Amino acid sequence: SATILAACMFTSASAKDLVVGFSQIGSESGWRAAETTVTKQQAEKRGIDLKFADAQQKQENQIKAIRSFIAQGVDAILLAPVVETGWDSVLKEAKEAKIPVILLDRTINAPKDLYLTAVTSDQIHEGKVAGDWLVKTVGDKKCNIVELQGTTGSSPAIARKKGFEEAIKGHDNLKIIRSQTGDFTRAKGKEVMESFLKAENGGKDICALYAHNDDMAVGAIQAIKEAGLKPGKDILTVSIDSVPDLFKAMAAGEANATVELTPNMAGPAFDALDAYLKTKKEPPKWIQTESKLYTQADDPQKVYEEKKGQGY
Ligand code: GZL
Repeated sequence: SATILAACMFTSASAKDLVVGFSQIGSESGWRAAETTVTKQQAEKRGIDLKFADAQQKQENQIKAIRSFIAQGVDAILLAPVVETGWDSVLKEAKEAKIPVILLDRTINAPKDLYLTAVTSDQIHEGKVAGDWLVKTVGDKKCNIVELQGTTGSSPAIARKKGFEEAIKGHDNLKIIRSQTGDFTRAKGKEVMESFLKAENGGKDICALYAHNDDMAVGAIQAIKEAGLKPGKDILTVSIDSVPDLFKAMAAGEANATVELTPNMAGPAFDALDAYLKTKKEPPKWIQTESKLYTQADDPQKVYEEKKGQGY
């Protein structure tokens, strides 16, 4: 009947008309590239017109992108905030324009009324899971740890450091002897690990590497091999994301543990946005994604193949 036809047209039309701006940090890691792929797939699936902006890891480019989305009059904005601070004024402009903002994969230090919700993992917990694994693995053995931190000032770098330190507190045989940012990239992770190895007797005094993401761990593994040591044996590795190349290293015995982070933050984000636009009822301020530990006992070759279908 005409009523049903009109209803169908309205539903499809409203889904078609949804225009969402996405201010993405960049593609510094395999995980982030997968997040971008999955976000575009999720938008496509929902008939959302996604306006994508890559900030090349610069906050000023993200702020510019958000202002451009506001000028375009988008219906909503997705923001993966490169660092925690400096967002208040541009998010106030979005609020004044009545454009809801949803944070993806990182949090910010700003009044909570400036964003609709944040879809992230529990990043302190991720660091704790990594630290707990190392505590259990080394037992009472003396273990000097080197740490590759994520991007300075980003919520994952701050939180993952905090969680890991909580886990090793009280186990005096475990000590972080060097800690520096590798900016979440393979290249920088390799470069900083090379400096750690040189500074620590060619790496003989290093028992373990804790990297805030797998890409820095993969870079560091290369550096460890080039220093003539066996990653995964001479130097244990634990990191976060669970990207396919980490499982490739694990299958070769060159990496030991990783904490999984789903690249699908956009699915829950679009669901929350859809519900909010329909009901005007605010979602919870935090939509948490799961964290799962993988080790060499979890058939890494099989997980590698499975990961290939998840946006990687
Ligand atoms: C964490 C996310 C981090 C990933 C890195 O939620 O922000 O940023 O762990 C990426 O791979 O660079």
